[in-house]
Amino acid sequence: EQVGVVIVGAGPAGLVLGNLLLDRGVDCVILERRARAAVEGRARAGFLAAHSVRVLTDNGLAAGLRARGRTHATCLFRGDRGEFTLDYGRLGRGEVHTVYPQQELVRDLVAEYLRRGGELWFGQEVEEISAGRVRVRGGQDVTGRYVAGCDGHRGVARRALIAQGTRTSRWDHGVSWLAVLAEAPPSMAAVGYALHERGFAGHMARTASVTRYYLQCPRGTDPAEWSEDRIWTELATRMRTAEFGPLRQGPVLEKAVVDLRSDVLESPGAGRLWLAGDAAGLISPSAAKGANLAVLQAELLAHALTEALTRGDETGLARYAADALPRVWRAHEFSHWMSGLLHGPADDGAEARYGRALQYARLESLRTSRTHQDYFAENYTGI
Ligand code: RFL
Repeated sequence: EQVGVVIVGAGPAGLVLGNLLLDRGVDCVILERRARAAVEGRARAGFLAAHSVRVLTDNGLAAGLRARGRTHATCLFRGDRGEFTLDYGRLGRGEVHTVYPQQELVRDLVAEYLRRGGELWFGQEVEEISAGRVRVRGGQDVTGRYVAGCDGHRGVARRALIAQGTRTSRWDHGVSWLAVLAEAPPSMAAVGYALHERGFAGHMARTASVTRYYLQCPRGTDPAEWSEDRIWTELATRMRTAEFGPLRQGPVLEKAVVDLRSDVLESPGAGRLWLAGDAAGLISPSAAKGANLAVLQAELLAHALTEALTRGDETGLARYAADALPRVWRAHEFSHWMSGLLHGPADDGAEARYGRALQYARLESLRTSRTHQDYFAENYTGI
């Protein structure tokens, strides 16, 4: 028996796609390697762009984020020449972010998908995908007219496509972030970016009692090297608390090291296999675009697969790369610029001094130029 679409992976990409397909009357099944509790408990992103909120709202998937999400319209920059706040909700296109933890969004998407009568199998690890056939470890093969690879950056879908000859474009930003989730109320109104000669530090308000922090660290850092004490001391230094006031501390719930890398598949699908989300490309977290690109691609792919399955019309699929990639690349360009703004060189030679001076020139431009601020706002919130 063949289903319309076999979706591999129940992250934001797979779950948005599954919900949209069910809504359009396309039969699908989602296969997810991990257990439901693990998928619903994985804290990652939190920043939803206006476009993502629109897609979720238009498809009846936004009840939770409307009820519990918070709106962010400002961000703050701090450095050795003081701090300033950008009121980006009043700049550019006037768009804001909705802050809603990814695991809560995933929980909502799972519940809604099941409520719509969708099939979703947890604990099913896909080992291989070929020509519409999906092989599950220790289980039965599942065959789809199409397979949607939404299994993240280390998944099998991406490997299968690369094996077919799809090339990637890649960039390594050369730095890593210690990503910390603390059970502590936010210490700033929203997001704070601190530039410091010891490295970048970031503050992202999540909920009334949970805050995410980032600390730039060398590639290869073991999170175990970072005790709670060391984390709070380093955050205090880089966020210049002596000058701007203390951070509200609390127990560290999670710490992980994320390497800042980006890559984009030249063509996110072919034949019967189509990719969305991190499977189709990874974006460094410097501008919080990853989950938003996942939603965008799931939306585009849902339309294209629906046309293909209900009308036998594959022009949408043929156009998928051309529709998605320009927007994906705009996000990468901005993320890349953000990365250059946030990360100074680590050493102290002439080139490092040059690099740091450029960093401050970028910041100064953003502080003083209304034109630059509008451009920033448009890209910061846009997809
Ligand atoms: P996901 O979320 O990785 O989901 C993929 C799913 O596929 C499953 N899977 C398999 N299932 C079956 N068989 C296999 N062989 C499988 N292999 C994998 C996995 O178990 C998983 O459930 O990918 P998706 O859906 O493409 O979504 C992408 C986003 O999760 C990701 O881009 C963001 O989390 C990135 N990101 C952020 N994005 C934002 O837009 N805003 C943010 O503020 C933000 N912060 C972040 C982030 C990512 C982070 N980490 C940990 C990389 C902060 C962090 C710390």
